Amino acid sequence: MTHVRIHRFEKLWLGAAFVLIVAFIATIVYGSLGPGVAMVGDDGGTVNPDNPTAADNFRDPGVYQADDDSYDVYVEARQFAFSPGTSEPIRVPADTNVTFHVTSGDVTHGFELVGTNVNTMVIPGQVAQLTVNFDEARTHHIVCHEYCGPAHHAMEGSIEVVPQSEFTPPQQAAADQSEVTDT
Ligand SMILES: [Cu+2]
Repeated sequence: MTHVRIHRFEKLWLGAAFVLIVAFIATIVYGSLGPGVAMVGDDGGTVNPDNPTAADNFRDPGVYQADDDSYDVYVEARQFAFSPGTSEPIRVPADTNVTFHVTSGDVTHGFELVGTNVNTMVIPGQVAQLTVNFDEARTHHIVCHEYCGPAHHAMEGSIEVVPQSEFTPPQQAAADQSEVTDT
């Protein structure tokens, strides 16, 4: 039986590489169990990018109440604005389940609420869907983080998370009205 001698420095590098591998795995485990980092799935479905609202899984952009403590927010991204979000802030109540449905009417955009783990690519024809519970009443900045054209750097918006007591439910009437004008 031959005795294999490993040089001290080689042992050191082997050890360092092993520690790094364990550390990388630990960050992934921590990310998914701690801050809840997860991939955005494809459960949002697909739409026709030229007319997203024609599909059953995408409504006119805006905030809709689903039940007592859940809301749906439909956002359409276009060069270079979020609708709603840019010309008027998105308003949602704190401590409720807010499901974002985000799609693009032109090119690939990004949708990120700065300082939170709400972050997704916005692909034309694809509805990105993610549910968030805002535990704090505050304003979050929305940025587009995928280069989408010459004014990409100016593509931003905001979302106002307000205490439930100060929240006025969105006028579901806006949706009903558009149904009336359609006829
Ligand atoms: Cu953009």
